[in-house]
Amino acid sequence: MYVIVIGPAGAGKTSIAKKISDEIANNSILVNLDPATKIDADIDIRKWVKIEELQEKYGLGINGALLKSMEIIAGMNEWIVKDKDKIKVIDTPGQLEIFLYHDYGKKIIEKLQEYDAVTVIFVVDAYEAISPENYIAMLAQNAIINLRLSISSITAINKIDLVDKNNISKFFDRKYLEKEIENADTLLSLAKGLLDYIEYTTIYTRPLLISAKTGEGLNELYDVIHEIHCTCGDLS
Ligand SMILES: Nc1nc2c(ncn2[C@@H]2O[C@H](COP(=O)(O)OP(=O)(O)OP(=O)(O)O)[C@@H](O)[C@H]2O)c(=O)[nH]1
Ligand SMILES: [Mg+2]
Repeated sequence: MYVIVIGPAGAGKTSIAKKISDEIANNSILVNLDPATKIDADIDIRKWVKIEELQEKYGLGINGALLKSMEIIAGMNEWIVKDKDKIKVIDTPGQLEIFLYHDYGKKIIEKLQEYDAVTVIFVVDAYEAISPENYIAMLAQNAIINLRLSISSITAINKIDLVDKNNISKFFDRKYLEKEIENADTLLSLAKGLLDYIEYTTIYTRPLLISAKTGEGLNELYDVIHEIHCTCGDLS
């Protein structure tokens, strides 16, 4: 199976990918698909694509070069590990728009699906999920990723060691969440509509609370990754 870790900058993608590969998954391979970051990976895209070289060759800034790199990566096969017996954990750049606004992410996933099952983990920082509005917006982003990539993604709220877990887990109760947004100064109907949309479009709706630092929740996350491919049903 391929486990692709995506999410906004600094959410903890690299930390999670490393931890899953080093400590959770047996027989795994860590793949670095971020041409801007040097990490100790088994397969490193920087062997073929280096961001600084693209910047120089095409006269691009860092963001333009990252987009260019994804176009190149989506068109090449050299980095793809095809061994079905291995869990291939793939770290990606912190530019979420590659997956939200461009087709490169989808192309990469479709290419990988030719060889093995693919699961996407959408990582967000726990600080970004502690208000009801932000929590709903985060779920909506995950739903959009599901739609854009045509694949179920699991939302993992990382850095849970830095916040009070209960402040987020109470949002798992939809009735509580609706009450909270009624009390908040927010566009109530939009938020409620979003909740319906999220439930309609997302296969795995309940986010997981994890910490790449302490390891909390990572075994459960790994179990869910496998459950998704066993049932593809309602796991909430
Ligand atoms: N306390 C705490 N810090 C974390 C956790 N996960 C990651 N960090 C820290 O958050 C920072 C960013 O972590 P990374 O793993 O590099 O995040 P990333 O999403 O790969 O970042 P980019 O690739 O730059 O987008 C680092 O300083 C990590 O040590 C966590 O679970 N708890
Ligand atoms: Mg990273």
